[in-house]
Amino acid sequence: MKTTIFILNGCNLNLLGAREPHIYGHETLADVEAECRRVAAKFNLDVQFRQTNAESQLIDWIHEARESAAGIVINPAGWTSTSIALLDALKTFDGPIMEVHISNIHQREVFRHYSYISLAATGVICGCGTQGYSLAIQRLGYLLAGANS
Ligand code: CA2
Repeated sequence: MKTTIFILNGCNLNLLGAREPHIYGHETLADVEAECRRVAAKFNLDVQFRQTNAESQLIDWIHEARESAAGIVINPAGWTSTSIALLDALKTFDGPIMEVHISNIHQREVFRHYSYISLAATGVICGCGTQGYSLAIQRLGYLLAGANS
């Protein structure tokens, strides 16, 4: 039984907390990682928390998740509305996938409204700030407990 979840972050999210706090808040990605680990531990889930600015790296991590992860939380960032390649990779993953956006993408520019990733996502959380990651982990915890019972 797999007990690891991958929490994958796309391009520019390494800048979290450093710019545009009115949109993304003041927490850094390291803060988010710490909170993710705290919440995941409640569900006895191990965490691989990663961020990249390279689309191919993100795709390689999704392929890795196929072998070793029970579920995925992903904030695809700017690739949300552009990447069929990311969608294709996620569609090869058998477990639950939670798509997270810190901001409410539907309240922002029209080009952010469409998500290729949602076609592969089990669930989507947006506009809940960085708390969205914790909510997504809770949902994975619930779904994986059901799958394993
Ligand atoms: O709301 C989200 O989480 C987004 O996925 C963030 C992406 C954006 O392209 C999506 O439409 C919505 C942008 C991530 C960039 O992150 C930054 C963080 C702080 C400062 C600048 C960029």
